[in-house]
Amino acid sequence: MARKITVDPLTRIEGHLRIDVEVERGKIRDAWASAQMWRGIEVILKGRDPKDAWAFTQRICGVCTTVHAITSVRAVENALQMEIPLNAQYVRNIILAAHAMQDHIVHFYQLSALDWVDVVSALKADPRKTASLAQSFSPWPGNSVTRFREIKEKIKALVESGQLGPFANGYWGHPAMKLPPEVNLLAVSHYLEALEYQYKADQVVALFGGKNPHIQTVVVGGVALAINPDNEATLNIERLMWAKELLLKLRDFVHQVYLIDVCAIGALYADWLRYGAGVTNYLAVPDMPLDSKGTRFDLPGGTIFNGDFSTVVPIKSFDDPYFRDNVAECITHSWYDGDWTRHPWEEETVPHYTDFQPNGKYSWSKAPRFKGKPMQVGPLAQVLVGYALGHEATKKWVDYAVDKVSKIAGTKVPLSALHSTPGRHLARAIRASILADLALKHLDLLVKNIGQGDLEIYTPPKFPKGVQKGVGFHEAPRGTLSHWIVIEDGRIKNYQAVVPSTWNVSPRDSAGNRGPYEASLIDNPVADPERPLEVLRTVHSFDPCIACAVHVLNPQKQEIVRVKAL
Ligand code: NFE
Ligand code: MG
Repeated sequence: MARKITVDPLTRIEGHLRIDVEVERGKIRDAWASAQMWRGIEVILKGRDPKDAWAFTQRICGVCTTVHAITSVRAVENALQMEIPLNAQYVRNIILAAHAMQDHIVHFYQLSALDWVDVVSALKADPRKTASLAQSFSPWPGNSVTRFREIKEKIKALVESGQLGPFANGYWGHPAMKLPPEVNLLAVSHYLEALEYQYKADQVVALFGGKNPHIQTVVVGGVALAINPDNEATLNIERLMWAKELLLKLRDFVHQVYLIDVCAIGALYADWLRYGAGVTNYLAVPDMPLDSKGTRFDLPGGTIFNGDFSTVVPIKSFDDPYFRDNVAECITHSWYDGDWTRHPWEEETVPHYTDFQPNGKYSWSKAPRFKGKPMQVGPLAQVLVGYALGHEATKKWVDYAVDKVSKIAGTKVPLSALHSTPGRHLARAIRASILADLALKHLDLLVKNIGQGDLEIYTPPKFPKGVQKGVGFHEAPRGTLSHWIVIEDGRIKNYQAVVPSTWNVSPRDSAGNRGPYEASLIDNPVADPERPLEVLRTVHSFDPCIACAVHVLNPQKQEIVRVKAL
């Protein structure tokens, strides 16, 4: 008999997510993903100045803190058919690459590693054996016997104090935890080191973005970051060199620690490579533009259907009709008024809450579709599309990672293993490895361009009378993000954000097709229904952000909670 499990709230994510699964004979038979809050930012934007939209949309999220700002200005620039100065492209590219690395590192270590790593088991590890194992994987200087001894003592002190701090409430000793104690100790050590390195990435974001989180230097038409190599108050040589130093350290951490740990954990959980594929239609957009128009990019984008590389179609520019014409959102199962599937420019956002109805409306998330199909977005989509298109850097890092996994697993792991729960983590680490190189490349491009005497940062936008429509897109840490704007007489008439986590948390559509989280849970094992660790593993592998997905406002505007700040 099927047993229904509701996980609500699902934690170590951003926002409020409820997952319902039906389990029969230790396997998931059906699943529902429900976004549990609504924010209404799209509604707030109506009638405002398009030049201000980025400042509002950036507040959609406190995790992907740069992405809605960048995407918003791109949408307005697209509507006005603007070109922006090269320096502005490079500055935005460095910000987005640094932010993505920060986000990917934190996601793996702080938000999901503890689904696979048993902290308490690390107490049984031999620091000497841990060091020799770690050194066989990677030349990282932090992998020393002294360091592992210290970390073991730290965990021991935590456990003995009875106050596990960030390690409280884990599923320690769960039958699905399979790593040897030495790998658990190694992972805890890197968990703590990751905190220092993600901070370096944040410093880079702040150097170019003015502050972090929530950058202040994007504007429609470029960046508000004056460049003068000899002025102390502007972006100057000293700051550029500081950024380089930080990015070099970050690159080594990503290549020698993050990527290697994900390969090792993927290899040691090789049985999981058969779970979690779900929707194998993939969508990614190109990013890191190399010209002022957005026609050449360093990151590839496109689509793949049914996991078949031969179906790959590239998305080539900010203006590509293949992307612009094929996105729609469906609200059959979403808490909005009506039952329609519409192109974002034609949408409206009118809330209509019914409570959770598994066969009716059950989520605040809309169901985005591409050519009518559910699509998985995220680093896995970008890596697979890049591989299928023959993108050089993607090929290099995918081949390296798959080879590393195969060596550690002691068996040849095929590329198709990437369509899986661990595959999403692996793709994220591969993407971070590509970005680690690209961030440095774009910093060099910026320095060279400034060296040639180009100090341009801004082209003023001009809003003509009448209606203009635009789309801005960005490959955010969680995948394809697009903002759709309709401008009338210089004011916002309609604004829709179609967000990566909306694609992935999507409920069923009018044809009954499940969204990617839902589909990926089918057939996953569940060893202990009271402690559904396996559900967390698969859902966390997408890096959910429900704040983004349903862009805190109760529809009845009731007071939800009163807080006294002391
Ligand atoms: Ni709030 Fe976000 C990213 C966006 S959501 S984290 O990345 O857009 O998917
Ligand atoms: Mg939206």
